[in-house]
Amino acid sequence: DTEWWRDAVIYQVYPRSFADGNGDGMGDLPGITARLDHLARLGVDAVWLSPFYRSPQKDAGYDVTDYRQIDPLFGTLDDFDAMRARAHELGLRVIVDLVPNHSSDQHAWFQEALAAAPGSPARGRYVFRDGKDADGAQPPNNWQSIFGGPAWTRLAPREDDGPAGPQWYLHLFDSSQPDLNWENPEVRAEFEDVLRFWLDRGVDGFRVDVAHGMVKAEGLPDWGGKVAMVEGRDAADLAEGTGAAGGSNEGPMFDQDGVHEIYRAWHKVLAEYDGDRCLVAEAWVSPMSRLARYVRADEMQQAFNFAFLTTKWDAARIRDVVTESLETMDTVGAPTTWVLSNHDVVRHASRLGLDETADGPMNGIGPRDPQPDAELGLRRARAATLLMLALPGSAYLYQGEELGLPDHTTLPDGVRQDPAFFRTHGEETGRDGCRIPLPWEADRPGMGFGPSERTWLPQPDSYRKLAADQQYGVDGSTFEMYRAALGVRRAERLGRGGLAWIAGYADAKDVVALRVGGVVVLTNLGTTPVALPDGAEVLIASGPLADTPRGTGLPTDTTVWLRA
Ligand code: GLO
Repeated sequence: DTEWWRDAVIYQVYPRSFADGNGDGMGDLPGITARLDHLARLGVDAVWLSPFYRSPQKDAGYDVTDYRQIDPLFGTLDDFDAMRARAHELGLRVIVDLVPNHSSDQHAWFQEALAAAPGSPARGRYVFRDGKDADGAQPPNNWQSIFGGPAWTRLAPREDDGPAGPQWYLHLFDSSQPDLNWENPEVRAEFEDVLRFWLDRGVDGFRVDVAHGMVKAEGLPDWGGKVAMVEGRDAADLAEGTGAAGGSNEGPMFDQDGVHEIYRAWHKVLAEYDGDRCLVAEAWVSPMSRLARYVRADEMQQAFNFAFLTTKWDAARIRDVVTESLETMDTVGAPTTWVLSNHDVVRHASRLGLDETADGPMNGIGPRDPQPDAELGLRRARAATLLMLALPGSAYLYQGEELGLPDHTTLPDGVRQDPAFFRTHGEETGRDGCRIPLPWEADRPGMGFGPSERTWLPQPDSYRKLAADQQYGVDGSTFEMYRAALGVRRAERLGRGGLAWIAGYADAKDVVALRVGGVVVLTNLGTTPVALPDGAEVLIASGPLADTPRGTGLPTDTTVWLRA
């Protein structure tokens, strides 16, 4: 299949929390290899692994010290090769995570820069500047870190400091994650080499972290806006109708024109290899037309469409978001992608269980959140998923959503590890709640996460009944719903189909009704059941159907796939 990524269902593995092979409580590559059968059984096309590179783990591996080595926590290069080989044997493509906006402060380059003099080539690989006033005591500009606090850290004083005293370095994230200087040709060359290193090892693509970052506006001008990846809680943003929040990416640190030159160069590197390799942009930009620029024909193949993360549970909103997503990506001939959960946001089984009148969609990097209604959340999550899996384009699944896992919303502060929690002094809970080790076997210690009872974050009791072994082969389980949907999706080639809206279905404005290929999809977001069309054959439903005076009905918060 050419351009396999156009309709691929891609499963995100978060290596720390997928499966533990050695009993240290931290997931690893051998653990992943041993559980790849789960993905094959589920029926996905590819796996994307969050970073497993050598790292001090200040940001769970998004702080890399060596882009060509595996962190000992996760195993060795041999373990990687074994994982890659097993995945390919099972027909699963492998996408790895590339983190080019910043390295770890433990990276050899940054250590060299610290030891070198201001103005030296070693400092030129990062963004070092003198402070603002005569004595340099003020940061070079007013940028804030996405994880909270200032985006600049000052070095310790040294003998050869100029009159402005010690320099400052830029870090859009944690102070342990210095931003690389993408104006520097050496930085560009190094990353092209890193791409080749992993392409040679047989990877099928790269997910590019903070792909809208890297290049900064010339002169690093002050900026008054709030720096955030995504703001889901602002009613104004929702009303505006864009996926990512207004204000998150209009600043001088994101979405600069110059970044596209980098992707054109990378596109050419990938084209040297056979087998349809791909680049996926993680770019929190809006409006969506800005996102489309990352997937022009000579740039990346895909970009995450985060619109569903901030879409209210409302039929009209969902129709708008789907239409806008498809139309916008169509303008550049790129596939649309769909995402309901990932390692940065509150899982949709929790997000959708919030009071529907609230502004709703939660970002993991957000203020402390109200407790969701678990039952409502799971019902809506299943309905949302079944809708998503029918849509044309490529869909991303985050590990555990196929089990219906909620966030751990009552994690004790003492166990938290996300830098977003520490940098806001606990004002924001951070993203640990969606990163809990997976439950595989209900009756084993650690719910079968690994050979010991250890798990790097505690699992909530509610995970036990959701363990994979409680769902395999069980009619109506969330896992079996996903598996059945992926089977039909593949057989009917829904990902390559065209979408047609069914206008005014049953006169219910609260029903999302559409047709993709030979399948009719209905999602009821209203408060009363609606009758299904006479004689319709039900292929899959996200929950039990209802009896109505007019025959079988689709209950509230339920999606059905029909042959009609
Ligand atoms: C968010 C990433 C994330 C990292 C951040 C810094 O965009 O997926 O988890 O913390 O990008 O690398």
